[in-house]
Amino acid sequence: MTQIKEATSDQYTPTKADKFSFGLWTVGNQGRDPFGEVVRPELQSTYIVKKLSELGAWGVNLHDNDLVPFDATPQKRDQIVRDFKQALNDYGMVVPEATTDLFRHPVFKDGAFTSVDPSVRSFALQKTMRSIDLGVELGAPIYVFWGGREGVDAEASKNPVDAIKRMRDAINFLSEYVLDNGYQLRFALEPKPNEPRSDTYFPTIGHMLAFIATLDHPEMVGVNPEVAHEHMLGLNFVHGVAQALEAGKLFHIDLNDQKGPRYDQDLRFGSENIKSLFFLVKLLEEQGYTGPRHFDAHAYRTEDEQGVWDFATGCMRTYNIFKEKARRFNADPEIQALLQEINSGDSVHAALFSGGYSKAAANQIKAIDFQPDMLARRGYKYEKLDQLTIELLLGTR
Ligand code: XLS
Ligand code: MG
Ligand code: MG
Repeated sequence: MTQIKEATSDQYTPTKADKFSFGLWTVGNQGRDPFGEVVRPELQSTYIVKKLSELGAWGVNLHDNDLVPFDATPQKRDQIVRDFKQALNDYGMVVPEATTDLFRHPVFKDGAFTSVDPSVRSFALQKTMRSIDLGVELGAPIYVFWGGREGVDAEASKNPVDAIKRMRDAINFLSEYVLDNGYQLRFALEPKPNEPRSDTYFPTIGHMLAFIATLDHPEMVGVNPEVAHEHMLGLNFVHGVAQALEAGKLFHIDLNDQKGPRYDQDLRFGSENIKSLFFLVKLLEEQGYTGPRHFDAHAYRTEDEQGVWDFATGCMRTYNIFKEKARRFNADPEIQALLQEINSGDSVHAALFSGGYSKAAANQIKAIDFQPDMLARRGYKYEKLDQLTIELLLGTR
C-alpha cells in the first residue's frame, strides 16, 4: 500500500474531493470471459472498500448481488450489509449509486421488465424493490437501470412497442415505490446497444432521453451514459453527454474506454481514445457536472491483484491528468487567441435573432444580402487548432 502511494504521490494523485467511484463488480472482476474461466481470486467487498479508499477513491457502487448472494437468507443478508456498512464507515467511503442485477440468473434469460413472461416481469419488480431498499439503506442517492437482457435475439419473439410500454410501466411503478416510501432517490437509465442480447432496447443516450420525457415522473429520471456503450456504435460520446448535461439529465456517468465498434471492452479510462476523453473531462469539469466520476471498467485478464490496483489508480490519475490538460488548454494564449478569432464574426449578424422571433427580425433577416460566396471563402483554421490540441495532449506545450 505505502508503495503505491509513494509511487503516485504527485498533483494527479486522486483524493476524495475528486469524487471517484468504482463498482464492486469492476475491481472485483475476476476475468471470466465467454472463452475462459476466472483468472483472479474473489475479493471480499469489505477488502475492496479498504483498498479503494487507500488509493484515493471516494465511493463504491454495487449491484444487489455483488454484495448479497442471490440466495442469501435474510439473516445472512443483514450480516453482510452490517459488515459492509462498518467498512464504509471505517474507511470513509460512500455508496453513490446502487443497481439491480437483472441479468445473471437464468430466470432473466429473456429479459426482466420486458420479458414476455409476466411472472418474470413481476419477479424483476420484486427484486428491484428489495434492491432499492438496500441501496437506500446504504445511503445511495442514485439508482441505475441498465437493461442487461432487455432486448431480443429473435425479433419475431416480441412486439417492440409492447416492450417499450413494459419498460415504462416498470419505471413508473418503481418511481411511485420510491415516492411512497419517502426515499430521496433518483433514477439513472443506462443505454447500451447490444451484449449480452443481440439487440437491446433503448440503445443510445438519445433513445433514453426521448423515453424519459414520456414517463410519469420525468423529473426523477436521468441518464447514466457509458463511454464504451456509445463507442460500440461509433457515436461521439462527448456530444451525447453534452446533450444530457444541457437537458439537466446527466445524473451519473460510467467512465471507461473502448477500441471502436465491437463487444463492450470496459478498458481502463483513457487507455485508448485520448483526445475524445480529454474533451469529455473538459466538458464535465466546465459544465458544472457535480456527480460521481464512476469507473465502470476492469483490469485486463492478464492481471493479478496488483494489476487490478494499477488499473484503478490509472483510471483516476488519467482523469486528473485530463483535468490539468483542460486547465492548460484554457490558459494557453495561442489556443485561446485562435479560439477567439474563430468564434468572432459580424456582430450585427450575430445579434439578428438573439432576441428570438419577431416579424420585424424575420423581415430584416430575409432582406440581407449575406454574400454566401464570400462567406464560403473563409478558412476556419481548425487544422492549426487541432494540432495545437494534439501537441498539448502529447506534452510538448
Ligand atoms: C454493462 C453495464 C453495467 C452497468 C451496471 O455493460 O455497463 O456494468 O453499468 O449494471
Ligand atoms: Mg455501465
Ligand atoms: Mg458496460
